[in-house]
Amino acid sequence: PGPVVCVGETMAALAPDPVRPLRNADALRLDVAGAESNVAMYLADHGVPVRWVSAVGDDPFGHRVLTAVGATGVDTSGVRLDPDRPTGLLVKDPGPDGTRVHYYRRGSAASALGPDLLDHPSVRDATLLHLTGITPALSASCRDLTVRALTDPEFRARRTVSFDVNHRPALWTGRPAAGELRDLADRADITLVGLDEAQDLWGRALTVTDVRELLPHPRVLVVKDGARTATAFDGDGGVHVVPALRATVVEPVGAGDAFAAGFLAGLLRGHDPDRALRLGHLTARCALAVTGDHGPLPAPEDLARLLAVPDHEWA
Ligand code: KDG
Repeated sequence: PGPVVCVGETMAALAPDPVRPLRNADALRLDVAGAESNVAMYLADHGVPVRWVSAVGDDPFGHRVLTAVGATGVDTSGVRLDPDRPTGLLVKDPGPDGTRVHYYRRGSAASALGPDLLDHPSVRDATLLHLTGITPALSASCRDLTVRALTDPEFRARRTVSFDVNHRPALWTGRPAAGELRDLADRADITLVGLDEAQDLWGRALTVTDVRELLPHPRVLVVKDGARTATAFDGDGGVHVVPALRATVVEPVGAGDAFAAGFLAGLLRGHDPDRALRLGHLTARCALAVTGDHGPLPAPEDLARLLAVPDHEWA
């Protein structure tokens, strides 16, 4: 089988170091940030053959992104270096109420990706294509790319498509996200969404079960309820609920991507949904424990031990 292919924008990321509000910062740390390449990196950590396909500027940030993602074992041969458009940039502003993110990504290299990318050899051999709801918010051509991946019958016939809703309100200014993200999320084979994000988008009072009613079509729907539970609804009417692990939270960014990678790695290994959810939780905990998006996985023997503990001892 071909690799998993993750498509989406990855940016250079700047964050005050030490952590403090941006306006008082003297020094910024340079990192990389991108939901889909985060998923790719964690899949590579789990030993899954994976390629990240995108575009970056042919500039120092773009080369930095390529080196950082490639160093984790992700195949970056399908990333185009764009001589005319810059690499996107994200700047973090930590404050008392959490971290605000400022984007400098309009007109970036990745924003020029479009539906023709799906005809590229680096995408054609995918067994599973992973997308997020960030991409349709980037530009009209990126939206067309996402829509085609989820609707073109010829493309869909030969591969599974997974979609993490990843609602980023700052990218949807002047355009309603709710209808579009619901439509896209309901078309994927495997969809992941946070309960809080579902409530932001589709109604404050939604329960986990209501989300399945809103998104009835995915063969597998995962609804993550933060530090409490993750629930997988399968195509046979099965409902699998796994409590989250206790975790020390240094910084939450990247945890959703890590969860998606752990869950997908579990499914690809043939795990049942409960075990795949556990692998999701375990992988998310690695992202929670670090300031960047990508923290190291436990040793394989520790992972195997944690996956095997009985449910009542798990949380
Ligand atoms: O999921 C983490 C991402 O939000 C972060 O790495 C940046 O991809 C990003 C985005 O567009 O917000």
